Amino acid sequence: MWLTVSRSAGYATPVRIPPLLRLAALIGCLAAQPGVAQVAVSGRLTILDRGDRPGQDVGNAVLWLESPTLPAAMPVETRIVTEGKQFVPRIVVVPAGSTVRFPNNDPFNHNVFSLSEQGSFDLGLYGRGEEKGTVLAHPGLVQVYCNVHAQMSAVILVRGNGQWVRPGSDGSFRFSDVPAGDYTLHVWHERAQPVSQPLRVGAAAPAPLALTLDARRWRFVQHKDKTGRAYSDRGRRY
Ligand SMILES: [Cu+2]
Repeated sequence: MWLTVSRSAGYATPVRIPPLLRLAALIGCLAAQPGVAQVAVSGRLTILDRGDRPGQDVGNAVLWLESPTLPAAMPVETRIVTEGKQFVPRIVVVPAGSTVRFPNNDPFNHNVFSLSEQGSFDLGLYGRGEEKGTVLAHPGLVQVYCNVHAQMSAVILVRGNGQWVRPGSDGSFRFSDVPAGDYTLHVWHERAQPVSQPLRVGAAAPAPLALTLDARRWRFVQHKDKTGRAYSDRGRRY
């Protein structure tokens, strides 16, 4: 049941980072951790749904190791497409300072917005073939919606220092190169209460972790539009 998951699977693709900047970042990373052994931290996450059944979408979870001693990841530029009245992909993780663009592939207008404290924005109405974006400067959770279509939602997790992974479809995860040290391990899934716990990593790889997130009390709540009104109160159908 244990699978190795690439930490880059399903994530933002770095583009247009100048070679000199990449070299400077690499030197910075190496200088920050001279001679520190790196080990793998792996385990398995279970989402507990109503009736104590395991959630089938555990692969939508995100786990990250936080420590002020870990170097910050370089900002990237990534895209979330609006297509078929959905955001694709729906869950994205990017380093702080990254640019997220929203190309519209639908033959009608969307209005992408967020009211999240860490990264509020309103891209306005725009149509097929157009693309607008925003820079997310601060670590946190950014809920993204469309002011036209109530069913559209995405989540962007903006991370500061640290490493992150997403589990495979069976919940298995693996951080491949973790320097020895003290960390906080955060586990997030959109239906569950997030969990954070201390994690000490020594010179040898720790025993696989068994983690559970409780989603048994989750229920769907329709978000409001960008003015705080219910979509259903706006006098027209979408
Ligand atoms: Cu829309």
